[in-house]
Amino acid sequence: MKVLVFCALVAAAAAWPYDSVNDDAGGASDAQKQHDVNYLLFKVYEDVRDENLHKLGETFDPEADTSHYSDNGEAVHKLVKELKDHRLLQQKHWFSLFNTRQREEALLLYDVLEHSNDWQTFVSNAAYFRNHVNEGEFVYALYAAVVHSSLTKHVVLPPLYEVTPHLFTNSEVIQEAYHAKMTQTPGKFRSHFTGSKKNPEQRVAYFGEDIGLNTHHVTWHLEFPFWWNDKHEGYHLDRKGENFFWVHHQLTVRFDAERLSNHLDPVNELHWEATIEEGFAPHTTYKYGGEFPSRPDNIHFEDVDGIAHIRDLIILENRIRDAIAHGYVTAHDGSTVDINNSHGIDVLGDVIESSTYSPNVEYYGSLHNTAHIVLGRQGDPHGKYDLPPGVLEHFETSTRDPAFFRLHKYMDNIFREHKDSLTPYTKEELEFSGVAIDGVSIDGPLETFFEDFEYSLVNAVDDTPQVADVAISTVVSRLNHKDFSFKIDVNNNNDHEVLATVRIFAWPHNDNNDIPYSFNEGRWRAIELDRFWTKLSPGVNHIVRKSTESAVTVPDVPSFDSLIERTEAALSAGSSEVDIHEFVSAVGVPNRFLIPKGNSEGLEFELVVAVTDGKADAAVEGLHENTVFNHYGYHGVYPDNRPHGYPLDRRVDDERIFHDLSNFHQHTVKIYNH
Ligand SMILES: [Cu+2]
Repeated sequence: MKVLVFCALVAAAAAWPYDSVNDDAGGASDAQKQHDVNYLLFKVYEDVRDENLHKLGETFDPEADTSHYSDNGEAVHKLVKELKDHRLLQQKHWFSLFNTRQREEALLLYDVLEHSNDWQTFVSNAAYFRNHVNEGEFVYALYAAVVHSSLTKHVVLPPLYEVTPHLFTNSEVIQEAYHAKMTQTPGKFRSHFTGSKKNPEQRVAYFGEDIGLNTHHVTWHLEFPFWWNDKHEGYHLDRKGENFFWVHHQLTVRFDAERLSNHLDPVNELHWEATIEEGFAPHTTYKYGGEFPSRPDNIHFEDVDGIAHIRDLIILENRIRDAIAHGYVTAHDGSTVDINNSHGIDVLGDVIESSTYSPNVEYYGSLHNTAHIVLGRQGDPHGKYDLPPGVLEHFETSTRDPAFFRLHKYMDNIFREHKDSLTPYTKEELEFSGVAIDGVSIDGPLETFFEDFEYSLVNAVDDTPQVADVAISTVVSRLNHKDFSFKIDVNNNNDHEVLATVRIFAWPHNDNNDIPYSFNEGRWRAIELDRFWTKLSPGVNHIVRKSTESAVTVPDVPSFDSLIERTEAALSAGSSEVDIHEFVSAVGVPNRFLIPKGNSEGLEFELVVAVTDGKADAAVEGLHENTVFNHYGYHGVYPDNRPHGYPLDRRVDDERIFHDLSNFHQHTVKIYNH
C-alpha cells in the first residue's frame, strides 16, 4: 500500500517544471509528476503530446551525468549499449513478459527508472527511451517503476484498458473504432463477451473478461513480480509466495461461486495427460502482430518447442508433491527448508510460481509460469504458423481463457495438499479471551445487478496531431452490487480496551448438486470479504463496516480523460497535488465484485465472521487507525501475522471447535440478482 502522506510542496515554475523544488520528492510536485506520467502514457504509439517531454525525448543524454543514478549509471550504460548495438526489439511489435529476451529489455528500462534519484532523471529517461524501446516494453517498465519507485508514491496510473485497449477489447470493436477514426465520426460501440450462447462458458465470461478483474490481475503481478530480485531492487517483498497463492486462490473460489450462480459445475483441474476439453477463441487482436491464436476443443497437450516437454512438467509436479509429503523442500545448496509450518505456504508459493525467491529453481523449475506458456501455445505448439503468443502469455488477457482457471485449480489443489498436511488449529489457539460476538447482521440488500460501463478507445487507434480526435468509446456490461454494511456486535468482557482483527468470509451453502458443503469443504471455498482492525472498549461494541470500505477491494480508477482533466485543473490552480489519492493502488479486486452474482430466489452463502486477538495478529502499529488499508497492495512488512485465510486456512476435522468459539459467528445469507 502506498502511504498517503500529503506533501506540502510548492508548485514548480512553469518554464522548467523540475528544478525549482529540490527535496526528497525528487524535485517536482505530485501534480507535475502526475501530469508527466499521464502524457508519457497517452497515445504511446505516437510522438509524446507534451512540449517539455518532447524536448527531453529529443535532447536528453542518459549517460551524460551518472551521479543522478543510485547505481552510478550501471543500468543506463547497459541499456544504451543494447540500443547502440541495435539489439533492442523493434517498435510496433507485440511484447510479452513471458518472452525472456523481451522481459530482459523491459527490465533494463525499469532498472534505469528505478535507479533514478530524482524526478528530472526519471522523467527524462522515460521521455528519451519512449522514443527508442518497444512500446509494450515501455509501458510495462513505466508501470512497474511507478508502482515501486519512491519518487512516485502518489502517482495514479491511468487504467490500463484505456492505455492499451487492444488487450482488453474485442477485435470487432477495435475494427469499428478504426472505422470511426478514419471517417472522423464519433462512435460508441457495444462490446460483447466472446463466444455464443452455445458455449456454456459464455455464462461466466463476464467474470474472466471484466476489465476491472483483468486490471486487478495484471496489477497484482506488477506489485509482486516473479522477476523481483532483492539484491538488485534493494528491498524484499514480504510474503510474496504466500500472496501468490492467496490472490489466485481467491480468483479460483470466486470463479467457482460465479459458476454456481450460473448453473455451471465447478472448474476441473488441468491434467497434463487428460484432454483439454474447452477450446477458446479469444476474439482479441494485438495492436501489432495479428490476432491472438485460438485453441480448438478436445486437444491433448503437446510439447512446446523451445519451452517444455509435458513429461518434464509432470516431473516438476512430482518433485513439488514429494516436498509437500516430506514437509521440506531441498534448497539449491542441498540443505533443507522446513515447510511443515505457517511459513511453508510462502516458500511453496515461491517454488511453484516460480519467483527469484525459489530456494531451488534448478530442481523445482517454474511450474506455473511454464504452464502459462505451454497452455498458451497449444494452438501452434511447434511454431508452424508463426502465431504471436496466446492470451495466457499476458497477465492482462489470461483470465479471458477458461483454461486459466483450470490451470489455477491445478495449482490450488497442490497448495491445498500442503495446507491439509498441517495440524488443525485447536480451540485454545483460536480463542480471544473475554471477547464474544453477540450478533451479526447486514444493513441493506445483498443484491447484484448488471450495469453498462463506458471507456475510451481513443488510444486504440492511430492518428497524428494534425487530425483532431473524435470521441470513440465502447460500452460493456459488468457486474456490480448495491452498497450494504456489516453490523457486528461484539462484547468485550475484559476491563480494558483491546485491539481486535475482524475477518469476514462467505462460502456457498450448497454445491452444484444442491448438497450442503461440509464445514471443511466450505471453508476452503471461503471468499474473503474484508479484514480490518478495530479497538474494542469494555462492554458492548457496535461495529459498522461498509461494503465500500473492504480492504480486499479497490474503487474504479478514474478514466484517463478525467485523470488528465483533474491534473491540469490542479496545475493551473497552482496546486501541488491532485485529489485522487484513493486511487493510488489498483491492486485489489474491483469493489463491484465484492460479492458473487446472486440469483432471483436468493443464492445461499455461509457468512462467517471471526474476531481474533489484534495484538497477537498485528505485525505493525496503528492498524486500527488505517481506513484505506489494502491487503494486496502493501509495501514493507505485511501487517497481519496470521496466514492468509486465517482461521479457515487449515483443515477442520471437527467443526464443533468453531461452533464452540464465542469469537466466531456463522449464519446463512442470500444474495439476489435483479
Ligand atoms: Cu496470475
